[in-house]
Amino acid sequence: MQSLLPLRTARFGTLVLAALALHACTTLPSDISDDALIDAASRQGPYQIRAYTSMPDAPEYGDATLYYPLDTEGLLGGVAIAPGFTERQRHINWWGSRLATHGYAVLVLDTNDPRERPEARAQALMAAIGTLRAEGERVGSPLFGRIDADRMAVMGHSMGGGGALLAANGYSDELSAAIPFTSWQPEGNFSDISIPTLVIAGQADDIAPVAEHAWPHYLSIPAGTPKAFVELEDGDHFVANNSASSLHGLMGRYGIAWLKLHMDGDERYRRFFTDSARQPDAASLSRYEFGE
Ligand code: 9J3
Repeated sequence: MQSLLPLRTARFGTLVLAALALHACTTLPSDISDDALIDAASRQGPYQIRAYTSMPDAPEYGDATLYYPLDTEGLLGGVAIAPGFTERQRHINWWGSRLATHGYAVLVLDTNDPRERPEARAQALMAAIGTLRAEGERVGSPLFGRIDADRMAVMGHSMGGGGALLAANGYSDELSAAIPFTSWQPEGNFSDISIPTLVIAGQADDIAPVAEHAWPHYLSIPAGTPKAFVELEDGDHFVANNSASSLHGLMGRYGIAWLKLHMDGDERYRRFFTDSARQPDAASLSRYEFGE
């Protein structure tokens, strides 16, 4: 049986917000304008969501929360998200509820040891992908029969972003997309990545400086792999974390658009990675690259 989380204030706020979202309009018109698509991807999506923690344990990670939408049509893609060094779910789990309202099943994990290295975080993420797939097969899971095992993405902050890149590098054949944010992995070389990868960075990150981390990470992804680099002007190491709530609209939009385009094949979102769609962000971004 599904067991709902005890509703702490923060999460209750999230669920109420999702419940207030328009659920009469769960699909966007095919000829939607730039402005309307930007607006829709900059906020909570159309689906009401729930979250649960009662899935089977995996030895590769600690506690975890699975966020999912109600009343969707078709199968759900899955997303696994890892926090950074010393962090826990609460530092990054806004992505869980945000992406779920847009139609994804999202597992946000705690690492076994909050100090473990990106290599262990990559294994945690791949185990979480296994859990997402298994939840689609587990009788009694809220996701029974609802998961598309062939649409899976990895994300993570800092060392968790390094883990997402390592997972993408080692297991591109099992994944559809990767979104590291302010990734940390010294000498990171991800030349085996063949899945679309969005690298989110902060220009003024002094914990994982862009010149040593996110930018060479991005450059190491081979030409021919769809990739994008979004660097927030004056942004710090936490530009895509819970604490940066004023940036959730912008960051969430890029993340949602990347998954919609590359995991779901929704070509309407490609415009977010072209000049016209970048205009609303032009003043906020110190560097932007897109290649494929
Ligand atoms: O995950 C992170 O935030 C990386 C921070 C860091 O500099 O770790 C150094 C041991």
